[in-house]
Amino acid sequence: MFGWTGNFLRVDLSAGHVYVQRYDGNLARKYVGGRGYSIKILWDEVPPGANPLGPENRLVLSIGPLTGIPGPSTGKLVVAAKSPLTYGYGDGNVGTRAAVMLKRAGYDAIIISGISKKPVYIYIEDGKTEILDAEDLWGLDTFRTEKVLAKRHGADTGILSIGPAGENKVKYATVMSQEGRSGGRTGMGAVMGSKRLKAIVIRGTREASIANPEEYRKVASEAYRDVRSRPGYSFWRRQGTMAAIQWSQENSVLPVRNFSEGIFEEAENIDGFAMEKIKVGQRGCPLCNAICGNIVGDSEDMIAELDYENVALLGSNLGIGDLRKIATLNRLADMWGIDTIGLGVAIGFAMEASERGLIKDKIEWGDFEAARDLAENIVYRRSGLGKLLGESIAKVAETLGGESFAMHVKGLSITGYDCHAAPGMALSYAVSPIGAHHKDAWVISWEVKTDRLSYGKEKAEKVLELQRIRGGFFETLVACRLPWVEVGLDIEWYVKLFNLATGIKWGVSDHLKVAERILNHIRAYWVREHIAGGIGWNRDKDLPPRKWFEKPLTKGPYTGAKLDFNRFQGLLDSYYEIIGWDKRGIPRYSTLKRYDLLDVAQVLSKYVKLEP
Ligand code: PTT
Ligand code: SF4
Repeated sequence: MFGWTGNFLRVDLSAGHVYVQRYDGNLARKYVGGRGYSIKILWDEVPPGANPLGPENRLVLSIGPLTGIPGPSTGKLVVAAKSPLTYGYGDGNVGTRAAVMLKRAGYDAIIISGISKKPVYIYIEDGKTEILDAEDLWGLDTFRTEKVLAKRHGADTGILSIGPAGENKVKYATVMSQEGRSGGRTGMGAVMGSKRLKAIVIRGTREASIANPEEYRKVASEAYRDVRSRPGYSFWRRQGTMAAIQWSQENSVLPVRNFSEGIFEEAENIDGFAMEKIKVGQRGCPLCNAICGNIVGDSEDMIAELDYENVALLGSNLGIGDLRKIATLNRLADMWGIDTIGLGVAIGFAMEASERGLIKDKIEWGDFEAARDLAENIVYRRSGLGKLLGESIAKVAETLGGESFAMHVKGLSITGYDCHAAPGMALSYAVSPIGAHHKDAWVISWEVKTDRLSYGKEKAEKVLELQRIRGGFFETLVACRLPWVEVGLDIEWYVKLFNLATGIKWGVSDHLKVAERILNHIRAYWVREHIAGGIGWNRDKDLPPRKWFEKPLTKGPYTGAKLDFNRFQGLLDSYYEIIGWDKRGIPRYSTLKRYDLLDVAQVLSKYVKLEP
């Protein structure tokens, strides 16, 4: 095999066993890597209905054929497991030296099962893997953990770790790397914590094997040059994803006060230009020449890395308009290893619950100190409210009431786009393969330029088109999608690089077919897990939060706008029809057959009758 290593590293933490499994080219061609390998492994190996925080769950860290080989932004890794937030498929994507090192160490994935009796970390050095004691690291934040491990094993190693949020099994704890790369907002840090696995340290020194190395290097350097020559490149380097604050404000989609409005009165204080005034540096993922991490000084005289989502959810969504204070919350979240989006939605919910008198705690909009204290209570699961808010926001609302303002889909918190006046984006959240996330279909950037308030079929088509490219193509290669999305790099570069790396001759359509196979397999997984786990399955799971249907916007050009329930159902029907699912949102037998998933159909039909 070229491009791929053909090896999975398996670690059983209960037994303390490690072994290498060879796999064949058929699996590689069918699932490619990253998210593809993750769903296949979870489907085959995690018993239906298993407890996500139990020993049977698998934590899968996987890369793809392009990862780790120099080419635009190929330093990314997918971290996946059955999600403790949603009880469905969960993954996240993290830019990290660990991705590059994994390829160089000779593995396409690490598959971790079991639960260790005591805290441990995994140390991989090429062909040698050890499970080492981590008693001294348990309790440390992710920055400190990485410093200690880098000192012990070398600053050139790739390190992934969890902080106190993961150790305390906060359901939206993430896996962190390099003081500012975070992955797995579906609770992958909690899964790692449940296994008492504090960190993974990887050193790899081998050259990746490439089918046509000379031509690959030539095309990769042309692609790098193309990234730099794009018109949007220098502005992207200046602001990165932070440019989206101004854009969202202008389009009335910036989340404000728990997604009640799309316009924030202090947006100018927290946008990309405000960020440029306090920017002190920049950093990013390995192998990237469009690095976008903005480093700023925070209100506690430390430095923090800002991204759009972090500022939208911990800033405008909480009514906080001071960028340095937002940066402090962002930095603490990184140190603790907790998702900024989940945290912003949890605190926003608490602020609204407090305003409505649903809880006794007084937490007002814009109160940074109260937000900071509550965040700490959540991470350490201290007080009653803090402890509860460490669960999914769906569970919180079930316990306290407040379903009408719990901002999630299937238990995963909504990311940074208000959808009162954006039905297409609401659909994207509703049918995302991991619960509410924009990563698969950031359709809003297209939607605001079209007939924005329409519920036409073209919106469902666009969502699927984007899901295939963003959620399939980039999540299997595995590479960062931002040079394509933000700088306009043509995806043909990646197709060429894939062919040169693997020796396979595929066009875009071959990749899109794999992408659709994966989308269907993931949906089958959700249905199986929810039925086997006794939660049940129905199409209401694919609905955006009630607030967007019930409470209209009161500010800006879209004042009075809210989603229409019946028309949204029509849009959902269109999506189901296009992708080949029935009215319950379950893949049809013929659809699974079309994507060579008859084995999946066979298993799924034990849980639910499949329509032809
Ligand atoms: C992603 C989600 C996002 S999406 C952001 S900001 W974004 C938040 N970042 C967090 C953070 O930071 N710290 C923290 N404690 N929690 C955070 N939660 C949020 O997590 C990230 C970039 C970004 S910045 C985006 S859009 C792109 N995402 C990609 C993706 O998903 N796939 C892919 N092939 N390429 C991508 N490129 C971009 O990567 P999740 P990163 Mg991320 C500090 O984790 O679970 O996927 O959720 O990985 O290395 O930090 O890069 O405006
Ligand atoms: Fe990482 Fe940004 Fe580069 Fe993507 S564009 S690889 S997120 S630094």
